[in-house]
Amino acid sequence: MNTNNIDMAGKEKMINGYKHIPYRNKGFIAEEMSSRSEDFYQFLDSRRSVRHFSDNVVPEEVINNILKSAATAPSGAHKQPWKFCAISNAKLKSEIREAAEKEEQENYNNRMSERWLKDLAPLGTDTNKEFLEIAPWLIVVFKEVYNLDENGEKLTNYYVNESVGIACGMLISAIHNAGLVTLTHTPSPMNFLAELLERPKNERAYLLLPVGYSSEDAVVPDIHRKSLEEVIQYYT
Ligand code: IYR
Repeated sequence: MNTNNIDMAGKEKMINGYKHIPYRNKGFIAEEMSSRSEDFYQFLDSRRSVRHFSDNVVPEEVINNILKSAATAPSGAHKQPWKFCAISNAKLKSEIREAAEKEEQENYNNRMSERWLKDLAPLGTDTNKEFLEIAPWLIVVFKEVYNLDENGEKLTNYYVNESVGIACGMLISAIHNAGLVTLTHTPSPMNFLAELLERPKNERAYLLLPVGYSSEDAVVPDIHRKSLEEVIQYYT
């Protein structure tokens, strides 16, 4: 028996006529809770968005574990309104790169304001999206804006953006945990992804994540996170 675990088991019961089963929250003793939460913060703080990828292979099993982790996210009314597409097919990756670069050329040259371009300058982004071909995997996250019932009637989902956003946060953490890197890429508009991947009508592209190892010569911008005082306010 692990003496660090505080056992808090309940009993099965009915709520609104639906069965509820006991859930054991395995807590930790105070010191372990402190060290685990500190270690987890340090671990997440070591993540960086990376734009320079190597083409080293990543096993499909690892991608599968990462995606299963993301799919554990909470969602509005437990509708799980997401679909994760994992692409390693070279032809598809090239087609996605070509279509993304076409949109980005329009973005950088015509659609983005002077101020937006100035805000992006420190990040070193441009219209070249070669990482879309070089990274061994592309994960495209789709949100399901509705589902169809057995009669083909539309059933809208709840808090879709919040639910899928939370799943993406967990996805990014799972990628980092596997020792891989990624980049939250949002070519805009993203409709071309649903077309190229032949997705059903109820799905909209939400986020595109290249996944792999950073290249030998990868660099990241010398930028820093806000201080904890700037982002945390206590009311005790
Ligand atoms: N989608 C473009 C532009 C871009 C916009 C923001 I806000 C960023 O943080 C980074 C890039 C691109 O991917 O280059």
